Amino acid sequence: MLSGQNPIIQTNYTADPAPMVYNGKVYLYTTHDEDQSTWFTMNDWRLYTTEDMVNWTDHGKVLSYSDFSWAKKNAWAAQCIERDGKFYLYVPITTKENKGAIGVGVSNSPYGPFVDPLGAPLICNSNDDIDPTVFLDDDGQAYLLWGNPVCHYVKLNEDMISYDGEIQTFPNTVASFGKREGNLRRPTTYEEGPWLYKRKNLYYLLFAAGPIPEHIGYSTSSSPLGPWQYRGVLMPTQGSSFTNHPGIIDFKGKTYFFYHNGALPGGGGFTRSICVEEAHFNADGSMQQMTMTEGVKKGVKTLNPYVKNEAETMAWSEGVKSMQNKIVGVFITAMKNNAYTKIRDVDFRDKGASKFTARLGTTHNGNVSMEVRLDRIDGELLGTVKVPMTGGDDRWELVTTEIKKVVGVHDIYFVFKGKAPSKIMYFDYWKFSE
Ligand code: FUB
Repeated sequence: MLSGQNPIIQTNYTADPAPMVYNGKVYLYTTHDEDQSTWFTMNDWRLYTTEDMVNWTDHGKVLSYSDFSWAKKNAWAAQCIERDGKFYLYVPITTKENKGAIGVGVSNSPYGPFVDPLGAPLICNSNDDIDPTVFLDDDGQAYLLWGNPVCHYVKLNEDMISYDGEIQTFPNTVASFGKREGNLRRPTTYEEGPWLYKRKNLYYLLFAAGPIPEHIGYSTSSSPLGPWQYRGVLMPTQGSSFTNHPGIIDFKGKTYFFYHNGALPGGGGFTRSICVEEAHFNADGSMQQMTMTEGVKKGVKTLNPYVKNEAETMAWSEGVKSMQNKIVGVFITAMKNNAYTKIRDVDFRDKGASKFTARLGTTHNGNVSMEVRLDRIDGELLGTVKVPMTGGDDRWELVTTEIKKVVGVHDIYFVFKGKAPSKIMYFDYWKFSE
């Protein structure tokens, strides 16, 4: 059994983390490896959010390659940025002519919908055109960097959907990106997945580094456009995915580094999962090397159980898939008996709760239930919700159950019980009350 926080999303295979901080919340845009994928079978980009760094809410699919009229396939590593209240999601896609290209989706909300204002790629220069990273500097100049096997860049115009001048390329030198042994086409460790970040007036270029299987390397510069000085390995090769992809943010006084591996059951190079670690810097600006661990140990905020909470908000789960439909948006489905979700640091305060309400349903007659337990999967049983036979995930019921009184801060486990071989029940949202 896996435990701990990493991978932070267990209900789908996700890769290529693109975290963004906006209004006190982390928005994590991801790519999505289809279940049982044996190649990069990737059709859409998904969004997850957190305010506490331990409980993540699934917002489902926010954009698909098929939303771009010129696209053929491959919803690969993207990044989103906010400028003047608009959100720009830069996405690499293969065109109908089989060319690498970078498009941009624009929205008035971080949750989308994103639309393609250009009706054409923003960048379509060569087959290097994957993995955009976007960065808005303090002086108002925005930059787009991307590429495999070298890193290209442009200065974006203020409209964020056009650029100024010619496409440029960083010199792919050993001094900038470190020496790779025995590969003339790729003389440096730079491979793909650049991520531009600024801290204390020093610019950091994090990147997926070769040879395959990838590790994460980084370089620094006093300018966003280099020259870059190679600073070494940030995260060595680990995990059972041959790719990796960096993303880094500052949030509530800490710095968090996101990456992916193949750690989920059924996971591997084409069924990846996103993880996060706290990052630390030395006095000279260098970054302390990290390994893949269980992840964030302590959340930065508690969760309020007295408001509507989505079932797809969780710190951990097993045997649960996230799904979405037009009736309720994103919801979860328990795929087997004893599947569960865990919600961390739920603050019942001194007043306590003695009622629990949930919107749920099943297609199976009789004996489907959901247990509400405290602190462990086999912890104190607060109550058992009998799940009504609603007949489909387009039909739901709101059920209120008396529970044992609970006060203070606890982790909550929802444990799903039923004899059916799969899809034993579905669950949309929950709330406790006095
Ligand atoms: O996820 C598809 C591709 O694999 C990405 O664009 C690369 O960075 C690598 O992670």
